[in-house]
Amino acid sequence: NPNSDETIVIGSKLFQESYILAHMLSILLEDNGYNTEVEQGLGGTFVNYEALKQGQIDAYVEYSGTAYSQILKKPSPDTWDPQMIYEETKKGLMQEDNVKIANRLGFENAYAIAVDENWAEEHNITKLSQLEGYASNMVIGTDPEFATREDGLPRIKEVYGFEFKDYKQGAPSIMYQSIKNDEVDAISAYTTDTKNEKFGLRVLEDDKGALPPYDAITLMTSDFASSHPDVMDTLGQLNNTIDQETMRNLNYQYDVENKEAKDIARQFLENRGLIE
Ligand code: PBE
Repeated sequence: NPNSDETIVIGSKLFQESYILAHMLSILLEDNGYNTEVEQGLGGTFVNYEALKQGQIDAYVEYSGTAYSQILKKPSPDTWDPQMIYEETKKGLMQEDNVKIANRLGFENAYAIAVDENWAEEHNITKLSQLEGYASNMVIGTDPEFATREDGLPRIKEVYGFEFKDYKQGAPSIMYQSIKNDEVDAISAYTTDTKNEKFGLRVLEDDKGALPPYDAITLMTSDFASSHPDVMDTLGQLNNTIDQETMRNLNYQYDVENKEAKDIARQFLENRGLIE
């Protein structure tokens, strides 16, 4: 039963999806009698992960491939299997850091290289390998992590053998703004972001399979999980409730319809009958 003195703190990363999901966890828990607080836009992967381990936050939504490559630094296999990466991540997080997966939401938000649709059409480019010969003249806009992450530009160089002329880092929304304004030639797009279509981008196929699968998972320390089995049960209700189209639609409501993350999350939970 909920302890009335306690506040469950939920962290989030620096983009709309992470805000929406943090509020979703929060509202669902509040509906079940808990006090919660959302740290909207707390920081990137390591800021959230460290805050979790140190007990400054109690949960946040991570992605399997990010945990696998960036947090656990596990080697890239020849081919990526989402279920295998999920299982390895689950095992690794527990072994390394006593961190547990509270739920797996049901969608993937992958990194993908996107370029201007008209440019791609003109040059007949649909796959990442086809950027060879162009990349050395292109500037890529990235989020604050992709340029240096294990599963980012270094991995693309290793697998495809090419490098971009330069990169410009910025918050995810700035990254999208910069390709819209023609300040960069490509970006490290997020596959659940409908600005890919809105801004006329073409998301290129990772035809050599450089990058991992990125299933959305909620992390929690095992200490917190074992002292709060009821919280685990409640968050378990979100297992497999969000497919990729649904997540894209929730992000669209934020980016295009200018709704608040909190309202989007509440509406979703109501529609699914998960809260009153
Ligand atoms: N991703 C793609 C990144 C941001 C978008 C989900 C792999 C991450 O947060 O790790």
